[in-house]
Amino acid sequence: MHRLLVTGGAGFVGANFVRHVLERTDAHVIVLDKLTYAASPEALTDLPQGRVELVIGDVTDAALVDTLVGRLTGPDDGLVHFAAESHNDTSLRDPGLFVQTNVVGTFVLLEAARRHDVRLHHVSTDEVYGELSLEDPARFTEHTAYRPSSPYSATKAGADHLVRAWVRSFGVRATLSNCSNTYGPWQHVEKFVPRQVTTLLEGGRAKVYGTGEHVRDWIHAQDHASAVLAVLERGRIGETYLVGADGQASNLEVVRALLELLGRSADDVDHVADRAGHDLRYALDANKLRTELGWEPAHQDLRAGLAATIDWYREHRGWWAPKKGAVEAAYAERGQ
Ligand code: NAD
Ligand code: TDX
Repeated sequence: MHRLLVTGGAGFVGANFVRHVLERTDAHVIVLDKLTYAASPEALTDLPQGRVELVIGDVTDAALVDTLVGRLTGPDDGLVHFAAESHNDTSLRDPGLFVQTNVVGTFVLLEAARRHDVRLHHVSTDEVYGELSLEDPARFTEHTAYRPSSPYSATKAGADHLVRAWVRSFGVRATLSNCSNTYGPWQHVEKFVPRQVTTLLEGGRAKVYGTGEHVRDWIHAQDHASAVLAVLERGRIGETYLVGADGQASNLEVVRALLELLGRSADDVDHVADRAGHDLRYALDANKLRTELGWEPAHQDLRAGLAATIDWYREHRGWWAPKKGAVEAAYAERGQ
C-alpha cells in the first residue's frame, strides 16, 4: 500500500480524484484541505473506512505541509496538488486570495517536495494559454505560449512556472496537467453547469453571460480524475500533459441541451451582464496524453454526461440547496 497526499481533495475535482483512486488502487489517501466555501467534505464521507484521512489546513502553512509531506516515505508515495481558488469571477473581486493560495501555496508545496524528495503532480488549467478566436480551428497544445487573462488564470500560470523551475533548478520530480472545463458530481453551484442545472430544477431561467457564444471544451470530472492518475502513475518527470475530451460547445449550446433534457422551452434563457475580460474560446489537443499514456475518456458524449449530471443534482438537492441562495444573491447584485 502506498500513500498519497491530495491537496484540495474535498473540492470538486479533488474529491472525484480521491474517489477514483480508492476504486482503482490500494492507496491510503491523506487529504489536506482548508474547507473553504468551495469544499464538499460530504463527498468523502461514504468512502472505505481507514483509507482516507482528512487534515483541515492551509497549503500556505509551511510547517503543516512539511509534516505531511514528511510522511510520504515510501518509493511509490506522492503528492497531488489540486488546492486552489478556482472561480474566475471571484478572482476579479479578490485577486490577493488567488495569489496567496495558488502561487504561494504551490511554492510551499514545492519546497516541501524538494526537502523530502517526494514526487509531485501539479493540477492546472487550459486557461493559462489565454483565449482562441471562434473562427480559428487551432487548439492549445503543450507548446502553446502562456497568455493568461484573469487573476485566476495568471496565478495558475505563475504556479505552473514555479513547478517547471523547481524541476529544472532543483531536480524536483514533478509533472503537470492542464485540463479543460470540467463538469459532473460535486461541482459548486457557483460554476456554469451546476448553476444552470440547479436554477432550472428550481423552476428558474438559465443565466448566460453576454451573447453566450463563448466556447468551452467540456470534460467529465471522472475523466479529469483518471487522467491525473494516469500522469501520476506513468507520466514522464518534467512533462506537461493537456487533458481534454474533444467536448467543445458554446455556453448557449450547453444551456439549450439542458433546457431540452429538462423539457423546458428553448427561450427560458436570460442574457445577463458579461464577465470582465471574458475569454472567448478554449479548446485543447490531448493527443500526447492519449498516445503516450494510453488514456481515453470514458464519457465521450457531452449530452449524455449532462443528462447524468442533471440526475445527480436532482438526487443531491440536500447538498446544494443550502448553498444556492447566497450564491444567487451575489450574482443578482452584479446583474448576473
Ligand atoms: P474547487 O474550488 O471546487 O475546490 C478547491 C478545493 O481547494 C476546496 O476544497 C478548497 O477548500 C480547497 N482550498 C482552497 N484554498 C485552500 C488552501 N489555501 N489550502 C488548502 N485547501 C484549499 O476547485 P476545483 O474545480 O475542484 O479545481 C481543483 C483544481 O483543478 C484547481 O487547481 C483548478 O485550477 C484545477 N482545474 C479545475 C477545472 C474545473 O473546470 N473545475 C479545470 C481545470 C483545472
Ligand atoms: O452563470 C454563468 N453564466 C455563464 O454564461 C456562469 C457561472 C458562467 N457563465 C460562462 C462563463 C464561461 O464562459 O460559462 C463559462 C464557464 O464558466 P465557469 O463555470 O465560471 O468556468 P470558467 O471560467 O470557464 O473556468 C472553469 O474552467 C477552467 C473553472 O472554474 C476553472 O477552475 C477551470 O480552470
